[in-house]
Amino acid sequence: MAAIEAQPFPFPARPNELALIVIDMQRDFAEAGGFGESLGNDVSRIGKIVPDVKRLLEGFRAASLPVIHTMECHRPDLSDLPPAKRDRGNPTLRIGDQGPMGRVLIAGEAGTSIIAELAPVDGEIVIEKPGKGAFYATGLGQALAEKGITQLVFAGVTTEVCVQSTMREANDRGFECLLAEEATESYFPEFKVAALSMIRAQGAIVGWTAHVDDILKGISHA
Ligand code: TIU
Repeated sequence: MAAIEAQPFPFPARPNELALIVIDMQRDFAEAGGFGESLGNDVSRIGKIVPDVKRLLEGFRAASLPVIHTMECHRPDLSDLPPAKRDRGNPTLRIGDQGPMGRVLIAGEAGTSIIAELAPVDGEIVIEKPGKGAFYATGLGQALAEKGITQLVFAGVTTEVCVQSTMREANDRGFECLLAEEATESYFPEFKVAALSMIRAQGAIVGWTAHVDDILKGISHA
């Protein structure tokens, strides 16, 4: 695989060690009545990236490269929900409360599920995570080690919260991380711009960023 055109310089992709990780493309962050809206956000921004996330998913599937999906969610008994997380802010619906799409951010509920167009297919890894970062209190690190993955292409939401947290966790664990620019979104446009900048600053201190087309071009030779 040729290096993928990226910022701040080309991403040195290794086809046998590369996977796509799609962060938290769940109804709760994208649809009215979900967790994202309960925090006071305009959730319409999130749905707009679905076609680009889907293009990435289809490209990785066509290239037979591994795909991982994450879901931010908690156990029905809330035993993995610290009070500090449940009580934060002043949302109209707190995690675990009954909402129009079921209990908010609880495993197995309708609102917690991944948007239908982006649903995992057989053989793809799905990680349920109680934190913003996907390595904390999950089997992600072990799953990646078992597959020999050392490089991750990131998509999903939100750019500066769960995506950036997970990129930082991955970076500290020795993974090389590439964020797909059109396949990630924030509720705050200025935060997306800032997150992309801070990730690739200082010689890719957290990771690289690239356009979906350039990633697809790179992996098509895998
Ligand atoms: N997945 C994720 O980013 N969870 C959040 O709560 N994000 C917000 O921006 N609120």
